[in-house]
Amino acid sequence: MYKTLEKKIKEKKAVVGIIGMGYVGLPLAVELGREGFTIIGIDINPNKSKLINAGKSDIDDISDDDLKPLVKAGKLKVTTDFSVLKKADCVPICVPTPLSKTKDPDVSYILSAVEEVKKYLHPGQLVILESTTYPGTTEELILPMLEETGLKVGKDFFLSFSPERVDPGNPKYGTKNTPRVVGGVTPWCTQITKLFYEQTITKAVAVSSTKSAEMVKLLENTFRSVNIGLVNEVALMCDRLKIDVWEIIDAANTKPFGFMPFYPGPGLGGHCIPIDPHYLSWKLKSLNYYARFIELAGDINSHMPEYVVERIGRALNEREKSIKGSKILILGVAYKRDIRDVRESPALDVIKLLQNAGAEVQYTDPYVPSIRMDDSVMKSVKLTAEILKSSDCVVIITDHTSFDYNMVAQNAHLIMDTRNATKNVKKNREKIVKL
Ligand code: SAJ
Repeated sequence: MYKTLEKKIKEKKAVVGIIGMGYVGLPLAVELGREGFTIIGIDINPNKSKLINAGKSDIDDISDDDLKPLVKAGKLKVTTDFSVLKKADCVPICVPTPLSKTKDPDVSYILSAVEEVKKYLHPGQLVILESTTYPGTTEELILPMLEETGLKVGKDFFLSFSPERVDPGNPKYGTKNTPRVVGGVTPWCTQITKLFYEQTITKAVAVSSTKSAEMVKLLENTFRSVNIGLVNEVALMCDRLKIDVWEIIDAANTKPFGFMPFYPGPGLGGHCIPIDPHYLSWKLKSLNYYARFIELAGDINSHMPEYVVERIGRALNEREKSIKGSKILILGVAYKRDIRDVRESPALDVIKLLQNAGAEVQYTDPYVPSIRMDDSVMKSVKLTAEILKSSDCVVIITDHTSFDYNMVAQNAHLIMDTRNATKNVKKNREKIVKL
C-alpha cells in the first residue's frame, strides 16, 4: 500500500482532496496543481466553489491569473460534495481553528471535516491536518475517529500533522518556498507525508510525532505574540519615560546578534497570533499548568486599543479639544499592512471605543470597502485633502504602503501615528504624535 501511494505521489498521479479553500488550502492547491497533481477542493461555502471554478480568487495572495490555467486544464475543481474523497489519495485538512466566545479552542470545524473524511476513508489514503491546534489533537481526537472505520493507521491509511505557515501579504515567502514541518502517527506516515510535500515545497522537515509538529507551530506563533506583547509594554514604559520607543527599537536593532525587532502597534490582529497561543495555554490548563507568558502577552496586546484611544484623548486635550464631538478619521482598518483582511483587527476596537466616547468616526482603507460594526455598516471614504482638513484627529492604524503620508501630514491638523508610518515625513512633524 505504501509503495502504491509513493508511486502515485512521485508520478504526480495522486488525487489530492483539500478540505478548506481559504488562505491556506487555496495556495496549497495552486502549488500542487502547478506540479501536475489533480486537485479537488472541498469547501462548505458554495460561493467558494462558484468563485474558484470561475477562476476567481478571494484570497489576497492568489490572483485570478494563478487560478485560471489550473481550472481550465481541469487540474483544480472545487465542490461542496465530500463524497469526492472516495477518489482522493491525499487529504490535507485546512479548516479554521478559532476560539469560542469563552476563549476556548473551537475544533468543531476540524471534527466536522474528519467526520466526512471518515465516511470515505479507504486503504492507501493519506490524511494530513494542517490547521493550527493544541498538541494532541491529531492523536487524541482524529486518530480514534478514523480507526472507528476498522482501518489501522500506518497499515491501511496514513495520518500526519503538518502546520501551515502562511504569512498573508508576504511578498518574499509563499507556500512553495516556506519549509514544512511534518509529524506522522507512525514513521511510515511521516515518511509518506514528507514525500508528498517535497513534490512542491522546497523542504519538508520531519519531527518525531504529530504532537511535536503541533507544538512547533504554537511555539512559532507564541514567540510572536509574546514578543509583540513585550514591545507593546516597552512602548507604555517609554511613554512614561518620555522616550521615543521607535528610536530605541531601531537602535537596538543595530545589534547584529541576539536581537530581533518587533514593533508596538494598536493591538494584535489576524486569525493566528491573537488566537493560536490560547490553544496552547488552554491545553496546559488541563494539565494543571498556567502559561503565564501567553496570558500576560494576551492581556497587554488586547488592551492596546484602549491605550491608543487614551493617547488620542491626551493629544486632543492638549489642543483644548475632547474626543466627544471630535471628527476622527481612521487610516487603515485591515489587521496589517497591504492586505484586505480585517479579522480581529484592532481598528474595529479603536473605532468602537471612539464612538462610545462620543466621537464622529470615519475610516479610509483602499483594501477594505466596508466594515460591519455591531449594528451598522461603515463604508471607506476617499482619502482627500478636504476630509483630512475637516478631521480633528487622523489616526494611522494600518500603515498601508499606498497611503501618501506627506499629503496626510500636510493637510491634517493632528495625527496619531500608531505604526511610525510617518517616519519619513520631514515637514509638519509638529502635528504628529507617535505611540
Ligand atoms: N504586529 C505588531 N508588531 C509586530 C508584528 C506584528 O503589532 O512587530 C501585529 C500585526 O500588525 C498584526 C498581528 O500582529 O495585527 C499579527 O501579525 P503577523 O505579522 O504575525 O501576521 P499574520 O498573523 O498575518 O501571520 C502570521 C505569520 N506572520 C509572520 O510570520 C510574519 C506567521 O506567524 C504565521 O505563519 C501565520 O501568522 C499563521 O498562519 O499562523
